[in-house]
Amino acid sequence: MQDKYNHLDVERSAQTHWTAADAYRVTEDSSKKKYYACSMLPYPSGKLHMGHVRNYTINDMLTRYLRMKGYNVLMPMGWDAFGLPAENAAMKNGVPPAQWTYDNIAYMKKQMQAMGLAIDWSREVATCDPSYYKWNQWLFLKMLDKGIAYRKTQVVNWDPVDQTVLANEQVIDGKGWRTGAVVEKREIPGYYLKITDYAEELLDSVSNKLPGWPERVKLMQENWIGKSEGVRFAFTHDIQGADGALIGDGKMYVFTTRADTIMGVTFCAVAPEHPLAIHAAASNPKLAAFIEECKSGGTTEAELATQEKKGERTGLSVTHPLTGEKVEVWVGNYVLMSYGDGAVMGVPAHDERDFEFAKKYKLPIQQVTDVPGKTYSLEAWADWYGDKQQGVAINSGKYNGLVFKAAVDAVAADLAAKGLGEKKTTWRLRDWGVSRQRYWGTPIPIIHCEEHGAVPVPEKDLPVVLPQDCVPDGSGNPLHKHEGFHAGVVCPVCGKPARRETDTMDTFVDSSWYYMRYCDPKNEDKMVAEGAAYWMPMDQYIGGIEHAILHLLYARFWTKVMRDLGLVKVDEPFTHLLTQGMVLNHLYSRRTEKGGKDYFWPHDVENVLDETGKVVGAKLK
Ligand code: ANZ
Repeated sequence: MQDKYNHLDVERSAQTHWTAADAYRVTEDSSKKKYYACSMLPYPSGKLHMGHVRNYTINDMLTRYLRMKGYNVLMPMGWDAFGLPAENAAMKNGVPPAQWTYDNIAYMKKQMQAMGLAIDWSREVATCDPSYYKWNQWLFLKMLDKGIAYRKTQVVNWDPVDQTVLANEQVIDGKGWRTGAVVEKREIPGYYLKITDYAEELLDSVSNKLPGWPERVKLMQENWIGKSEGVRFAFTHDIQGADGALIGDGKMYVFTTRADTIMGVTFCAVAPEHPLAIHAAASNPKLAAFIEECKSGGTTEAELATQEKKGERTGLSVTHPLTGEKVEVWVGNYVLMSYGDGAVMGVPAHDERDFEFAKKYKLPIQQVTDVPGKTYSLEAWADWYGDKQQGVAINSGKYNGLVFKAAVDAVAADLAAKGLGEKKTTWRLRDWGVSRQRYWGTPIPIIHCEEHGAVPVPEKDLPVVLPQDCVPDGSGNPLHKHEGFHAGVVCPVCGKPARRETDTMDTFVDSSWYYMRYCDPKNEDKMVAEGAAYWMPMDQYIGGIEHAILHLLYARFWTKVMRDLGLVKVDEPFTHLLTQGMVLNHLYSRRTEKGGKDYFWPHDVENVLDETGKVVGAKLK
């Protein structure tokens, strides 16, 4: 017994023993109770940070405890190795993303090994390895075959100077991070996965099949899927397009969750891309300029929700289906073309966005719901909003006195009787666009033929291997110019010379099923096999709260697709989920010329103090 704990000696001797005994390697053993405990796989950014250490320590403790209790415990590890940071590092340092990534993996693995974690390293997976991403491609082809994957145009951020597509995080204040040029929205073709086909099941299982998940994560999943029950109905009109035909057959449809407030409509608003907006803009330069302005700037829903509400008159009006009155149509930047019908009935007294809009443009505001015990006031708005369940219709003619649900039913019935509307369920969830115009990702296994269009790569030719020697310079996807990538490629249908698809897959694809690959990591013939049958579902998943929505939703979807293809038996991948908090570090940043940000570690900077000793800035050492 030593008096002093000498960690180097103790750790070294314990770890030498573990390595010699291969202590953490596990095999499928049906005589033992299995337990699968897994951490979200790290991005190989360079060095481990304290968030990683905390995450893996929880995993390690659980693994050791359950081993001692006699369980057969699997704790694997791998690398989420594709993605944009490797391309950015390549641009900065001139090294190929592959080299940067593999160097980082080697370094971080050493750090993990120094921690003495109880990891079964024989199952290590790196998502940038062809033996892994081959199966992304294989499943993608299966999805195409089943109609779960399909091709359509998508709106992207386009940098007109670099002639390249930008990721959302590369757009800063509406400008390209590298060029500073105003970013445009462009439509280009891409592949989508029909996650919306699974919306109902993804939602139902949140309440039925995830008892081991934190309530707040479940709520976030539900909100993201966003089932909305309401009424879809039409305002009629006689507006004709250039061809003389009525636009939309003379009906402007809207979706509303508050049909009970239909008598409070004081205007309508359509999305900038709506056919009525486009029609009106043809003879209205001011409106056309506004629509153009809406095209630059963010594309995400969060950006649209928080930006200042702005609009422009179209000069058109439509007819209220119940009162017969004329209602003015505006174009509003807060109306999304991709939700509902791309048009809303404006009820400023009871909808916060409409309220902000009406105040700004001095449009009438008409109260049509009364909440008992509350005084309606244009000042104490937040207080008032959100009480719809108790709302009683007022100033609404025959609907007066009806409570929310009854009022919705009565209005829906009247609209239905006129053949102008019906109850409808709308989902917030959109299909998952997986095409990325980037180099460092899984190549989408498609060949473009002049005659036959987009043709799937035959299964026997998988994987389509990503060249390792590209060094992106920011001016578009280097795969366009990589001769080796396209050399000798022929159309699988006619055998004539053709070109490979250069888009790669969203890296969320990689992380949607890696935890199943850990179960059969070396299987060359199958994506997953006996290992997954034994270990899945995972008993405990551990990771950061920042993945509470997208990663978990995509992983749940992917699992259900694999189940429907007969590859696994489970409905849900993760029985228990632990989301650890974020470990925060002090970081320093500097604005780049183009408006982007460069980050620096605390040990690389010196604080600048004022005469009282207060920190007023920092400079690079
Ligand atoms: C009138 C109204 C009155 C509304 C009221 C709400 C409150 P969720 O619950 O998220 O489904 N909406 C419909 N389509 C839209 C679009 N394309 N872009 C932006 N907003 C849109 O939201 C449904 C509500 O969002 C709908 O109900 C509509 O505003 C708006 F006191 O209609 B509501």
